[in-house]
Amino acid sequence: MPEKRVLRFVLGDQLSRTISSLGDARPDTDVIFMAEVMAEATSVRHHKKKIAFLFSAMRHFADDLRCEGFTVDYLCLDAKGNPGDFGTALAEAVKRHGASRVVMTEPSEMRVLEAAETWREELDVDLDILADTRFLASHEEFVSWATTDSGGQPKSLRMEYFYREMRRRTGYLMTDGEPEGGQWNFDAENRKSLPDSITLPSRPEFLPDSMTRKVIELVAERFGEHFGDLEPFDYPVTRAGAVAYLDWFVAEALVSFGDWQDAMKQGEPLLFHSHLSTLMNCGLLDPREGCEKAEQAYRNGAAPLNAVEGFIRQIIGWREFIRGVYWLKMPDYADANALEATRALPGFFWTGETAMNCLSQAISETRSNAYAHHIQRLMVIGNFCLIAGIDPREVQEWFLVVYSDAYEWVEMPNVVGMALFADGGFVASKPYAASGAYINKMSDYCGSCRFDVKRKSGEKACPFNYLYWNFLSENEQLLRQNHRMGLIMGSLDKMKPERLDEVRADSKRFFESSEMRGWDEA
Ligand code: FAD
Ligand code: DLZ
Ligand code: SF4
Repeated sequence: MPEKRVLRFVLGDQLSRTISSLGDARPDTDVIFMAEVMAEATSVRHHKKKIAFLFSAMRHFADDLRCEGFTVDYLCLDAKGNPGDFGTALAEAVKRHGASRVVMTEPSEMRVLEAAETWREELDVDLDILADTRFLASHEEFVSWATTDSGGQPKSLRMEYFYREMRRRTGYLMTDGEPEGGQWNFDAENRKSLPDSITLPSRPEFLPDSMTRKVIELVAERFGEHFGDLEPFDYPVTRAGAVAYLDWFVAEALVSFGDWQDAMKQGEPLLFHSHLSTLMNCGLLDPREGCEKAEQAYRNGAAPLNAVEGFIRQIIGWREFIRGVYWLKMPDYADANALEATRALPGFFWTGETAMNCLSQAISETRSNAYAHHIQRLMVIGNFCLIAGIDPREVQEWFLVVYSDAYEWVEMPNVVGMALFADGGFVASKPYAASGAYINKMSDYCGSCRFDVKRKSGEKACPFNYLYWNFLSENEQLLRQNHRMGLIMGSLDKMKPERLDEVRADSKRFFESSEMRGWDEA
């Protein structure tokens, strides 16, 4: 009897040697299959740098597996006869190798999981879909946490409670069952504004090798029309590079990660942020190893508690919570629009050309780097979309296109729930809406802006100032039901009618300005 041949299908965001689909892989009999397919790169027209990063990381991962002795069938995008979609490519690979079984780890996005269910029916062989154990909480564990009531009290689905549960379960920063430092959360110590002069750590650069150069040429040729700059390209694309980058972060930047987590600075896209999401989301790094190395730095006295707790919270708290919400709420979540926002995304989101300096900075940096840090995404870009009433579907599409770490499972709840309050308050307990004063406090953007952040009305006034009040007034019915909005809605009530008229007139003028034209009209 010939040996049974198992085909192990590894997707582009599953580049982990510890992925469940490779758990019991045998070099002597099994074939690992990976495919670059046009459908994945064009159904969403991803940033050029994201495609280059992922294809290069996939090719390097395949090489690493070959070095271990595995047979890898790797379908390049420009290979003759590449059918262009996962389903057909997989069916052809099954035939080519005479496979008797296919094993894969569950796709991270519902769209691909649903497609995989159809492959199961169409293939002549069994398809096993295994859980993705890279996440610390399984789907069942999250659902159980979210739906079990606590002592008869209705459960509060706040990230903070989930996070505490995860701390207890992982034991990270726990001593004798208690949180290190006597409190769970040092968020209040993570909101300092940057002093004028600050020395930023210089980041290691990962210059493209010949494999990456080839991919860059391919992307330039096939996806030249997509958003974003392809070069300079300096992402790590191998497991070794990713580990070296994590080690650099823990040694050099983590120490200040806590203090200035919410700060923004003209021309400085990264500050002390880790830029690890791209590496974690595609599998080159495991979230646990980031947390463990960070905790080690704290235990060795190399990084303070507020930095390490903040970093671990983002990963075992926010990242896991967001993923849980995605699977709990899909498929309806994609269409959530609690505030009934319908405005088109302005054209400047694709060019960065706007007189609003904060948006121009955040979008231009996104175009260059396929990266913006959390506060730029939430309090500049997201905040603008929220208070300007941009259609959540358009905002989701933009966020999925432009960031190298964007996959629907993490992008969607961040956009729908956190930034736009489009789920009516499931992820965020109140809308993250802010006027220009917040941006002025947390950045130096306003000093170089054509608008005046101190002015409340008129052509020179910062648009965030009147759009903020316009947003509260347009959505007052829904927002009044939120007890956390009580104070601010009280201020709206005290606003003189003439002032409210001014807010509405300024907002109307702004919405009708050339600045706000959609891309098609611009
Ligand atoms: P750091 O600030 O160094 O944080 C460390 C790590 O914590 C990150 O690498 C990330 O893995 C994790 N993390 C922190 N916050 C979140 C969060 N809210 N959700 C999930 N993980 C988190 N993150 C993505 O990975 N992909 C996305 O597509 C994405 N879209 C977003 C859209 C909006 C509107 C907002 C507000 C946030 C979005 N985020 C997304 C979350 C967060 O902004 C990024 O994870 C972070 O900016 C990545 O940069 P970093 O690695 O330097 O993060
Ligand atoms: C994002 C992306 C792109 C652009 N291209 C590919 C590809 O050609 N092959 C592949 O396996 N994965 C790609 N990906 C990542 C997938 O979109 C991602 O793995 C799924 O969406 C997860 O459900
Ligand atoms: Fe942004 Fe307003 Fe500041 Fe200009 S003045 S940078 S628009 S917050």
